[in-house]
Amino acid sequence: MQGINRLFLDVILGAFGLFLVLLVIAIIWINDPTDLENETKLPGSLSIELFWPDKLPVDIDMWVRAPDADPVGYSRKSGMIFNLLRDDLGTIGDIAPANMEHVFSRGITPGDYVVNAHFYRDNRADTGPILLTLIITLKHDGKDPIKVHTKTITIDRQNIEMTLVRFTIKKDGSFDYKSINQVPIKIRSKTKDST
Ligand SMILES: [Ca+2]
Repeated sequence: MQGINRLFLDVILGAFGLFLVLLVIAIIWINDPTDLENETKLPGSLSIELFWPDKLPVDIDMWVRAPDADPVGYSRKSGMIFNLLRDDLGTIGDIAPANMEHVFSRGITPGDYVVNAHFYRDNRADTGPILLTLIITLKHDGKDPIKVHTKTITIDRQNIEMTLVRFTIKKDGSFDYKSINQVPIKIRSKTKDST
């Protein structure tokens, strides 16, 4: 009987000890003020789509730079935050008439963003400006996606890289509409340390 009581006491003391360890870990975790500052990835995603007229033999490249990350585009499709789904070459190797490129993020990272377009190649007989359509959509987990920015803009000719939009995502993951601007910056083929 005494052995059973001793075993019971050991189990109780062991469980209590484990509870104390978990309690200490929880208190340290809750009170660490650096946690929120270090937490940059909020649930959800940012989607950026660039369209140009269907069936045109024109290759436009979208380049997107996330905060503290290297730009993502056709020659660097994967980044820390963004991925380019596909490099659309116009009509080359393309069974679909649509001309579009799509970049999406893993999580929503607060900070400053840049979206550029580069007119890579024009295979038309008659060259001329191309009308671009940009759509940016923000989606938080469990909520409906919101189109936070749309615009149409003309890119004049081959070899031009132009800034379509720059914007900021706030610390709470919301889109800062007041931050929208088009101050030119070239990001193509550059890293975060070289711009
Ligand atoms: Ca392209």
